[in-house]
Amino acid sequence: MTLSRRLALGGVAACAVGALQRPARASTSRLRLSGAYGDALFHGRNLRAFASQAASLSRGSLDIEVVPDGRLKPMDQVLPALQRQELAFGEVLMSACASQHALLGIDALPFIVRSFEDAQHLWEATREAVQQQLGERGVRVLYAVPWPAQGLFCRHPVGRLQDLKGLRLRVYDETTQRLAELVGAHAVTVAAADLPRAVADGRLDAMFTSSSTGVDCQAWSSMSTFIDLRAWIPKNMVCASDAVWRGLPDPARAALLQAARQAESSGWQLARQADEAAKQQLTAHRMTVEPPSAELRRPLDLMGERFGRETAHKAGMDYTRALLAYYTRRG
Ligand code: PCA
Repeated sequence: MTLSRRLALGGVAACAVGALQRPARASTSRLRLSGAYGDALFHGRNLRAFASQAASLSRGSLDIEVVPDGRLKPMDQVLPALQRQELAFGEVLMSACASQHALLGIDALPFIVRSFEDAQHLWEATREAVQQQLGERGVRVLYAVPWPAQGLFCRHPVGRLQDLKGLRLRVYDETTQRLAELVGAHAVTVAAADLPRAVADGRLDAMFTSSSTGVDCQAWSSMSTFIDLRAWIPKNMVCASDAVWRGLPDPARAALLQAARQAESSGWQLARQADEAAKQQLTAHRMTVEPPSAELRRPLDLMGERFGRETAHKAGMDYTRALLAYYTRRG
C-alpha cells in the first residue's frame, strides 16, 4: 500500500518517515484532513475551499480530502495523531487542546477579547509561541479562523450571575468548565455535534457558544434568549503533521502555504458574516438577542481577571509573555 493511501485511510500503523522523504515526484498525494465540525458551517466550507485551493495551486499534485465532524479523529486525538504521522492534516478548537498544551488555553481566556479586531491582535501576539510549542511536538500550524464571539443561550432570562446557580450549563472546554464551577452551575459536557439533540430534548438550561452554533443546533427549540456577552472569540486551528510536511516537494509546500494564507483571510471574513446572519436568524425564530445587563457584566469582568491569574500560574512564561504582547498590541 502506498504511503499516501495509508495516510488517506488514517491507518493507525505509523507510516515510515523515510518513505515521505524521497525526492519529489510528480504524482498526486492524496491526504486526509480531519475536520472537527459539521460540513454546513462556515468553518467546513472554508476547509473545503482550502483543500481545493491547495489542489489548484499545486496543479493537482495535492489532493486533500476533508472528513468532517471528527469522524476521522476525535478532536482531542488530532494533535497527537499529527505528531505520530497517523494523520496528514487536522482541525482543532485551540482551547479544547489546552490540557495538552496549556498555552492554547489563552484562546478562550474570558472577558479580555471583545471584538474580531481584539481577536486578531491576540492571534498576532500568540501565533509565534503557538507555532514554536507545537513545532516541538511535530505539528505545523497552517492557519487559524475564529468563531463568532461566545455568548450565553438560556431558557429563561439571566440578569444576574446568581441566576446561573444550579442550572444545567453546557460546557465544551476547560474555560467553560471552570466558569460553570465558579457560578455554581451543573456542568454538562456536550460536543457541538450532539447539541441539536441535547437542546431539543431539553437537557440544558443554558449554554455557552456562538450565535452560529446556536443556529446550527436550533437553540430556539428550547431556549428563549441569547445574551451577547462577547465573552471570548475562540479559534479553530488547521495544522499539518510536520513529518508529512517535510516529505512534500517544495512546490506542494508553497501551494499549501498560499492556500493557508487565503483560508485564514477568507475565514475571518466569513466569521463576521456568519455572526451577523446568525443573529438575524435567531431573531427571526423569535429569540431575544440582547447585551448583558450591567449587573451580569460586572462580576463576569472580575472573573476574567481571575482567569488570567489562574491560567498564567498554570501555563507559565510563554503564556504570560503572549498575554502581555496582546495588551501591548491592543493598546
Ligand atoms: N462553537 C463550538 C466551539 C465554539 C463555538 O462557537 C461549540 O460550541 O462547541
